[in-house]
Amino acid sequence: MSDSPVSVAIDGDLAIVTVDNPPVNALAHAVREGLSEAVKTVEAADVGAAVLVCAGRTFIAGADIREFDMAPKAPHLTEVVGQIEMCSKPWIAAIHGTALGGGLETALGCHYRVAAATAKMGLPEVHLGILPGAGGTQRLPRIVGAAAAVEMITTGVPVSAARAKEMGLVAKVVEGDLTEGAKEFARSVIGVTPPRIDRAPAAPAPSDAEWAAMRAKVEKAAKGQISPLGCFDSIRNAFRLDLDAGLEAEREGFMVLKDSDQSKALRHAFFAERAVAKPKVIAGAKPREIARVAVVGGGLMGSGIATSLLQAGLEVTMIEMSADAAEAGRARVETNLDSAVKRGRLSAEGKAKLMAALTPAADYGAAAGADLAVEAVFEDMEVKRKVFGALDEAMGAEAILATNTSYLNPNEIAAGLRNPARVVGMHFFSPAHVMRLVEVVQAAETSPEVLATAFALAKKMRKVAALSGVCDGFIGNRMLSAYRRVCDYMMEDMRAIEPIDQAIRDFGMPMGPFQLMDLAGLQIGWANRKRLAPTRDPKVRYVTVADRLCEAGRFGQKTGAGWYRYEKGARTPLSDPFTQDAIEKAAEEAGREKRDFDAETIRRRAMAVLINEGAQILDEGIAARPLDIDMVKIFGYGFPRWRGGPMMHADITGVDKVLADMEAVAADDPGSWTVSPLLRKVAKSGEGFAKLNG
Ligand code: TC6
Repeated sequence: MSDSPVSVAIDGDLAIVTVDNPPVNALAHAVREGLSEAVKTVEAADVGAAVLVCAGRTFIAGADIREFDMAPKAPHLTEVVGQIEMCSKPWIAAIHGTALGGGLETALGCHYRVAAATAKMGLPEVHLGILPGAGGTQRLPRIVGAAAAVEMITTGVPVSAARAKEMGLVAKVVEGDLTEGAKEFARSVIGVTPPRIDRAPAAPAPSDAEWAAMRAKVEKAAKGQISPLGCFDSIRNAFRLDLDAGLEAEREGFMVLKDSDQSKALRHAFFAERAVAKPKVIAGAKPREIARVAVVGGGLMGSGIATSLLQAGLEVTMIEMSADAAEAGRARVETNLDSAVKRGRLSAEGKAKLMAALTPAADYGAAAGADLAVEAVFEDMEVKRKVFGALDEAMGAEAILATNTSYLNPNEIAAGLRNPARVVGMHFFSPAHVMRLVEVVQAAETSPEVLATAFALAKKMRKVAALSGVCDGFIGNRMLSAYRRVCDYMMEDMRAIEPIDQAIRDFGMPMGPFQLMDLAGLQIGWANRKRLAPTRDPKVRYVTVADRLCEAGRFGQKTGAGWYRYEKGARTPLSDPFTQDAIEKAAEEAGREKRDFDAETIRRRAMAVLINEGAQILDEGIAARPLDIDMVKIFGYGFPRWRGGPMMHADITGVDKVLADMEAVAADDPGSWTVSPLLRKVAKSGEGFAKLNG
C-alpha cells in the first residue's frame, strides 16, 4: 500500500483523486508529488474525467506554510497546477470547507469547479505577506475580471460558494453529497475538450484611470504593508502579459515577498496566534463545561463582555446594584447587538434570541447556578473584594470567579475566599465585544483546570487568550506604561507631541501614544499614578504634563480636550496652546534642555523600551514565551501584525541594535530605566527571542 497522501481510485468512467493530508490537506511536498503522479495515472487510465476531492474537514487549505523556510523542492506547485491544466481529460475540483491559497490555485488549474454550499474560496496569501505564487494572480482575473480579482487577492477575504457561482468561479453549487454531485457533473463533461485558461492577456482591461483608482485604494488600506501592492501589480500583469510570461513574473514576485521581513513576521503571527492558545501549564487539563455566566457590572466593560458571551451562545445573568442600573446595562447590550444587526452580522430573530438569554438582576443571589462569574466593576480593591465575597457566598464552591481587573492584584482579590484555586483573571479590552484579546491571568493558586476553562471560554467567544502572570498592568498595560513613559520623556525634551504621534503612526500603529490616551480617556492613568504615588521611586524621572491636563478637566476626546482639542462631535485631533504651554512649563520646572529627535529615533527609542520591558516580563516569568507578548500587543494594542509583534520585531531589527538603543535611552536619564539582563543575554547570543518560543 502506498503511503502517498494522494490516491487515485477508478470509478467506472471516472478517476477519483483524493488528497488526504490532515489536518487541512496542506500542499506539502508529498502532496505535490502525489498530484503530479495522479495526472499521469489519469492520462493512462481508461477514464473520461477526473474528480479531485479532499478527505477530512476541508479542501486543500494552501501551501504548507512550514515549508516556506526550507529550500523549495520540486515539483513546485506551479508545475503541478500546469500539469493538471494540460491534462487531456477534464478535471473537476470538488470543494468543501475552505479552498485557500495554493488550494484554490490547484482548483483554478482544474477545468471546472463545483462546491458544497457551505464552502469558501480565497487567496489569503496577502495575510502571510506574499502573493499567490502558483497562478492565482494570473488565472483568477482571467475568470472573474480585474475588479473582483483585485478585491479578493489584495484583501485576502474568501468568498462564499454562492458568490463564487455569481462570479463564474464555480460551475455548480452542490446542495447534497458533494462527491456524488461532482461525479454527476464530471460525467456531463466527458468527451468535452478541457477548456483551458486563455494564454492571451486577460480582457477586458480596465482603463489607466480605473487602475490608478484601484491602486490608490489598495495602497491606502495596506498602511505600510508591501504585499497588497505586490499582489496588485501581479494582477495587472495578467492584462498585459500572456499567461506564461505572467506566471514567470508572478513567481519572481512571490520569491521576493517570501524572503521579506514582513512575510517572516506575518508567518510568525500565523503560528503564534495558534500557539498562544496552548500554554504549557494547561496541557492535559480538562476545561469545564460553561453554560451560564454571571457578569457583575453593566457598564461599558460589563455590557461588552455580556454581549460577547451571548454571541458565543451562553446564558448570561447581569448583576448590578439596582434594578435601574441593571436595566441600563441590559439596554447597553441591546445597543451593541443592534449595531451587529445594522452591520448585517446578526439577524433580528438572532438578536431577539440572544436578548432572551440575558437576565438583568439586582442581587447576587441571581448568580447561584452560574458556572462562572466575571466581575467588571469599579477598579478599586475594596469594591472588588466585596463583590468576590458576595459571589463566594452566592455561588457553588466550584464555580469559577474571574476578575476583569486591569491593574489590581488578583491574589489580594482572592484572599480569604473558600477556594482561591477557582479565581482567575480575565482581562478584556474595551470595547469587549469587539477587541479580540483577553489576558488570562494566573493568580498564585489558580488551578490548571480553571485556566484551561478560561482559555476554552475565550475560544468560544472567538477571542485570542494569552496567559499572563501577576504584575502591575499584567503583560499589556505594563508594557504600555513603559512605552508611554519614554514617549513622555521625548515629549518633554522636544516640547511637542505631534511628531511623536506621527512617527508612531508611520511605524504602523493605528494611533500615536497621545492620540490614544485622548481616545481611551486620561482618568484611568491619572488614578493609577495617584495610586502608585506613595511608592514612586524619586530617582525615576516623572513628567507632570498629564497630571496638569487632568487637573484642568481635560480627560480626552469625551471632554472635548486632552492632549489635543476636538471640535464638538469631531474626532480630529487639533493642536492646542494649552497643552503646549503645559509642556513648556513642565520642561522648564524640570530643567530639561530642549532636544530634537528625528522620526527614526523616536520610533527606535519607543520600540527599544517596549522590547526591554517585554524582556523583563519574560525574565520574571510573567509571560512564558516571547510569542505570548507578541500576541498581546497585536490583538490588544494594534501593533502592526506585519511587524510580528515587538519581540519578533526585535529579532528582525537585530537584538544588538535594540540593546544599543535601550542603552542610549537609559544613559539619558540615569536611574529611570533598568536595561533588562535578558535583553543583554539574547543580544549576546545572537539567536533572537524566537529561540525562546520553544
Ligand atoms: C499558499 O498557499 C501559497 C502558495 C504559493 C505556492 C507557490 N500550512 O487554523 P486551524 C495548521 S499560502 C501548515 O487551527 P481551523 C495550523 O497551524 C497558504 N499548517 O484550524 C494548525 O496546527 P496546530 C494559504 C497549517 O479549522 C492546524 O493546521 N493558506 C496550514 O480553525 C489547524 O489549523 C492559508 O493561509 C498551512 N497552510 O481553520 C490558510 N493551515 O493544530 C491558512 C493550517 O498544530 N489556514 N495549518 O496548531 C487557515 O486559514 C485555517 O487553518 C483553516 C482551518 C481555515 C484552513
